Amino acid sequence: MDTPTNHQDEQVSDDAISKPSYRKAEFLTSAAKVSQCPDDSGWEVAFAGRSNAGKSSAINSLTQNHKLARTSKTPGRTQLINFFTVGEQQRIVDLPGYGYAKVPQKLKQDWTRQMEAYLRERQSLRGLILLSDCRHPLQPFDQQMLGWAAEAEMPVHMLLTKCDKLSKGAGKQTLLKVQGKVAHLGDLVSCQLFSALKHQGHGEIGRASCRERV
Ligand SMILES: Nc1nc2c(ncn2[C@@H]2O[C@H](COP(=O)(O)OP(=O)(O)OP(=O)(O)O)[C@@H](O)[C@H]2O)c(=O)[nH]1
Ligand SMILES: [Mg+2]
Repeated sequence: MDTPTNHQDEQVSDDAISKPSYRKAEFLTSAAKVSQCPDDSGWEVAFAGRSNAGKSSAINSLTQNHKLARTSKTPGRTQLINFFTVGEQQRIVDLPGYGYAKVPQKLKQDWTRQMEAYLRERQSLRGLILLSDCRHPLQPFDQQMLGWAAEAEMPVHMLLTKCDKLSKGAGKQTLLKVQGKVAHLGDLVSCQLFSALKHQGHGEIGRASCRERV
């Protein structure tokens, strides 16, 4: 992935930003390419992660609207960059998933290019929520995103998803292990367990919102 430009250049003043209201989320628009994205003003937080990691489900759980983002058992469901408003000049973004083998090569290359362009060029992007299945966290794609975020000094809050699939003890162990592996990135990266199925982890993501605007 190319090195991005610094997104902090045109900071929206803190006064202009209130806490996002996930429950008021509304679909805004979909974009197949960066040129189709909505006006690049205000701020937005993007949900990124491998295909099937649970990005769309997490958005639906957080917004308490199970019809907002399309979810599917079949990986590769989200093929467009989907924007949702969560307040005045505030958006959350559902990105297409990485790493789904069955998508034709040409399409995969197009998505990758558009996603990289989005991450590199989008001035209003203020933070990433990086979702990773807690049963196999920190896959190469996740590492790549973390490396990119570190270079861009972009805050990342990791959701270790589907934690309902692990026992409490195993979940805790996974969290500690992942925290240890990202510790070298300092305050830029935080992690938590999350379950869209059980709506578990909303409180923590709210606290991350205050700290990192995610
Ligand atoms: N058990 C469990 N299953 C989940 C959870 N979150 C998502 N899933 C399931 O995982 C599958 C993929 O979920 P999606 O939310 O569509 O995943 P995605 O990351 O948006 O996938 P793409 O759009 O393909 O990138 C679906 O079958 C969901 O029901 C969870 O917290 N627990
Ligand atoms: Mg999706």
